[in-house]
Amino acid sequence: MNKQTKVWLVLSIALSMLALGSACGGGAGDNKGGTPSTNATADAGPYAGATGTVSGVVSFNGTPPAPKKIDTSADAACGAKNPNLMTDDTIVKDGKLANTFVYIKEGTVEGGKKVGDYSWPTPTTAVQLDQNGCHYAPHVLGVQVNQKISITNSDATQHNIHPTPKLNQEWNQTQANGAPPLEKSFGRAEVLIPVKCNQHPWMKAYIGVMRHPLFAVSKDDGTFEIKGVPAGKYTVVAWREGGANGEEKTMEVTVPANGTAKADFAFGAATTSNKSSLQMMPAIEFPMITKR
Ligand SMILES: [Cu+2]
Repeated sequence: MNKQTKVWLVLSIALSMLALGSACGGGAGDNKGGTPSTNATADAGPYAGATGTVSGVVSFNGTPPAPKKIDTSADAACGAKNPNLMTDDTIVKDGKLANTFVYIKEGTVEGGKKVGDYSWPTPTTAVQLDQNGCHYAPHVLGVQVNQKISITNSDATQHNIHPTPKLNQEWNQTQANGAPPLEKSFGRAEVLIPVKCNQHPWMKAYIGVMRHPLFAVSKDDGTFEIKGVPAGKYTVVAWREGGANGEEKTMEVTVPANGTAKADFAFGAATTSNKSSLQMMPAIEFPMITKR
């Protein structure tokens, strides 16, 4: 190979790298003219454009168990970052309960088809699960079947994420300080999968895996909202952790095409003794029935 050939070779390699670079840059910046990337209806499948809502408030009756301070002395890195780590199995504020997983379990869509008759596309966005201060955040989360869960370690210590499903494959994986996010998913619907950490026995999270996107988690003020629900009659379930498999309340609702069905749930001491009679009472409202 003579000198001239070498120069041309180097030049052409440099040129092709430049071309590649600009192509990639252009691709990343390209917004594809008006395609909204965060539009919920983009992944709504057969119910695309459905505008019904199920919303409500989850209450906790009686005195909730007081959060307890967690002894993190087994790992100095945990105490250094999070010296007052408390249990978070029952987060109640002004009588309202956070971290309740509320979902449409079954039901009949207007027109006669069952919710389970439809297949739903898998969202392309990942759901985040972070380990921060030797604590899982969020504590309760929902994903669709096969949707990616991106698990991150924000701590200066090592974690070992260990979901214990009944229907899906069990696994555990170590994630060192500074390791890249773990990308995981579950292939079968399951409500809910407990997640522990083999390094820190107090760490707990719960993942609800659903076939459809009709679920929500109650916020700190107890409220939740399931949007994009097609008109129909459904069984709505509110699940909260506790005991071996958690605690559930169910309610029948009728969702109007453009309106909201109210579904208020109550947990706590006062509701456990007469659970069945409470479950028989539907709380249905049609605040937005369309007049034609
Ligand atoms: Cu851990």
